[in-house]
Amino acid sequence: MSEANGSIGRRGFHRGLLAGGAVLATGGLTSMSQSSAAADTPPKTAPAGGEVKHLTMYCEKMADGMTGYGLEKGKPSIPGPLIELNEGDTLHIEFHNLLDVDASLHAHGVDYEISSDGTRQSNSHVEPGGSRTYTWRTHAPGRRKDGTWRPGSAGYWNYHDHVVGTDHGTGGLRQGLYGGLIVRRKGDILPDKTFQIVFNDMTVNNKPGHESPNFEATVGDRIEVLSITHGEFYHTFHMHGHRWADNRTGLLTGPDDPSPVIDNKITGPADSFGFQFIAGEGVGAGAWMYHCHVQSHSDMGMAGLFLIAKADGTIPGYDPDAPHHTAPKKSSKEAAEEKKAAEKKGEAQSGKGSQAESGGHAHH
Ligand SMILES: [Cu+2]
Repeated sequence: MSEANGSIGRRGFHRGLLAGGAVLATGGLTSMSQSSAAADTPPKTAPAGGEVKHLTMYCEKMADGMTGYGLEKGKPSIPGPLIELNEGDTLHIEFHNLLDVDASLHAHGVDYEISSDGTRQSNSHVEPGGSRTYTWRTHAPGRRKDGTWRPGSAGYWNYHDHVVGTDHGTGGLRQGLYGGLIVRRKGDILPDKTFQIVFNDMTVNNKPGHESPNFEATVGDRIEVLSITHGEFYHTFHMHGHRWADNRTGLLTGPDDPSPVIDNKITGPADSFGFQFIAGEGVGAGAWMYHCHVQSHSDMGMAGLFLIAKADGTIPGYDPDAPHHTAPKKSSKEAAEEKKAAEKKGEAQSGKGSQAESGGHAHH
C-alpha cells in the first residue's frame, strides 16, 4: 500500500532532502522494509524532532473521476502521500492546485496558524492553477507556566481538502482528497511498513465494494496501520488473528500498561487511530482478513486481506485466483447477466484477476 500511497517515509524524507532540499516523490517505500524484523533485534525508534522539512504536493484529477493528492505532477494517489513527522518538526508544504475548482489542505492534530487552515472562511484555500505554502508545526509535551500539562503533537492524524464541493470539502473527501499524517514522539517504535486504510463512506480507500485493497507483508514484519474514517457512516475496524493496544501508539509499554487490548474498534467520520502488530505472530502466515464489522458493510465489500507470507513467499491456503470476499447473493438472472457482460469484456468475473495488485501494491 505504501507504494501506491506514494508514502514519504523516513527514508523518503532523507532521500529527498539529500537530493536537494525538497522531498522528491519516491514512488514508494520499496527500500524501506526489505527485511522482516528479526525477533531478537530491538526495533528502531523515532529520533527527537526539530527539523524543518519541505514538501511539494499537488492535487489533481485522476482518470476514473476521482481526485488525489500526490508528491509529483501526474501521480496522485488515494489515499494521498503518508506524511510522517517527529515532535518538534516543522513542515512547509508548497501546495499546487491543478484542479479547475478551488482546493485546499487542512490538517488534524498539528499546530498551524489560521493562514494554514485550508478553509474558505480564512481565505487559506487555493484557486485553480494557484499555489500556497501551508506550514504545520509540531511540539513535544510539556508543562505550561500555570503548571498544567500540555499534550504533545504525537498521534495518528489525517489531512484533507476543506473546500471542494462545499465549504467543508465534502466533495473533495468523497473524490479522494485525503491522506494520513503520523507524528511520532522521540523513542516511539518504528514499523517496517505502514499501511493507510481509509473507510470513506462505503469504500476502503475509495475502492468500490469487493475491491478493497490488500496489503502484503512477511511473517515477522512489524506492521503499522493508520486507520482513518471519512464520510457519512460509522464503521468498526476489525482484524483477524492479530490484536493491538487501544492507546496512542497501539502498543503496550510493558506488563503493567493498563491500555485495553482489542481487535475491533469503532470509528466515525474524521476519526483516525493507529497501531502496530507483528505479522503472523503466534498464528503464522495466511490471508488474514481486515474488515468493517458492521455486518451489512462487510457484506457490501468493506473487507480486504493482509497477505502475510512465509519467508519463502508462500501463503498457506491462499488462492489468488479465487474470489476472497464474500460476494453478495445475486439472483440467477443478475448472475447470468453479469457473466455475459464479463465474457463480453473478455475477462473473468470479479474476484478473478489481481486483487492483490489492486491492493495498492503497485509493483514498479
Ligand atoms: Cu462500516
